[in-house]
Amino acid sequence: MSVNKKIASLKAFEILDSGGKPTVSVQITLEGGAVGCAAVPGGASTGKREAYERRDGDESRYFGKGTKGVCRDIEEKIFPGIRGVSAGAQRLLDERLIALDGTPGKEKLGANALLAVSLAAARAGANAYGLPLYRYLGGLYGADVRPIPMMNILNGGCHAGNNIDIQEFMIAPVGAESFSEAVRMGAEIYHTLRELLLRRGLSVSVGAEGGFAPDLQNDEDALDFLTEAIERAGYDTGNVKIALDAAASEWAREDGYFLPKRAISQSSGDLIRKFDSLCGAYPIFSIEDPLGEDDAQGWKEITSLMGSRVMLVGDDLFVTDQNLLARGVKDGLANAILIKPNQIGTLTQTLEAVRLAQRSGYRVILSHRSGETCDSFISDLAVAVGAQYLKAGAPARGERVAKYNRLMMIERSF
Ligand code: 2PG
Ligand code: MG
Repeated sequence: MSVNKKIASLKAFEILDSGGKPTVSVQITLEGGAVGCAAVPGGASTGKREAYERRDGDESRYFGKGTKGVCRDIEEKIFPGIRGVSAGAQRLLDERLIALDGTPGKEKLGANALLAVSLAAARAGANAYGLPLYRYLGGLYGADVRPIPMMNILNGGCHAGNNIDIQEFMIAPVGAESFSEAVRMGAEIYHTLRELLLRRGLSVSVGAEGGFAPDLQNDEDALDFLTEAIERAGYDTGNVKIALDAAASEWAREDGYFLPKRAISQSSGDLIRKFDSLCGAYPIFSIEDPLGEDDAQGWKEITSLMGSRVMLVGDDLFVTDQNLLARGVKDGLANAILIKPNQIGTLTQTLEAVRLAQRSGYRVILSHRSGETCDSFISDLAVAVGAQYLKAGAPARGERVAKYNRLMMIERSF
């Protein structure tokens, strides 16, 4: 393949995500002929400080959520500003994208538009060099670490129509010898959980991320099911641990928290005590967003109380923004960060957040969104940056397994 990496042409497409909502995909061709394609995902429980996800707002199409106009602007407003830029100069390209938008939150062109271009250019660059994406992004430095999958096998919150307020109950096969083994263990536990639910006469329909979404008594009931599924599948809670994503920003109110499905009000202190006691009773090694994005005091308290024992992951708290992370590090909030490229809108800014996390001793989890496509960019990125974990939903449904399958293929190529 020729090494001419200048951006020659670009096409943007309105496509559907896994929830049936429109999203954006971009294909870039370089002067030397290399092509790169990328599609961006979208979230349901979005943090309020995430970069702006632009939609057309034309109520006659997709209830205003169409992206046709967004795609037209990618072709007519973004492309002229980046034509001729080398896809190998990712930082320069991303700076150009940020400047074209010109707003701090990417309100003008949209983070979804910018990210689709940024990621498609990276893929085209990798193809121009004839390198697998993970190797192009990571080189030799760090790019042979395989993350541990965090698989969301029981869904609640705004990802499911059941009566559970915690958004995600995940399993992490921390004792697996390889990524493929971790996938096998996770899938076996997933199927065992299905059997257990069926046997109890409970629903095995699934939520947004492919995990089961039964109505249950309470959170302890869900954790009992997970623990039993782990054991019945032949594992133990030493080699397979549990992780939660409370997505507590969804519960935040002026004066505390309100868990809508159970209709219970909680204070920040109530939630901290609840999570502390759940961690004492179950093999929970990680809790994401146990408190809301504005509850800095609560985050500080939970981090000093539990941070030495439990991974406390900032998702809505940091929204992949290195400035918010820097403040969190200074104030002692959380000890891990969830990395979602579409929260910030360019690859370069995503890498900056990862780098700051690593320098600060925070663990890094690459993550999908609830509305996904079959693009597996985050799998390559997780390997490239040496992330400890990859969270990509259940080991089921095409858009989820695309991420796990890609990592199994990468693993074989080492
Ligand atoms: C989360 C994500 C992904 P959403 O909260 O971590 O699981 O959900 O994409 O809906 O924000
Ligand atoms: Mg989350």
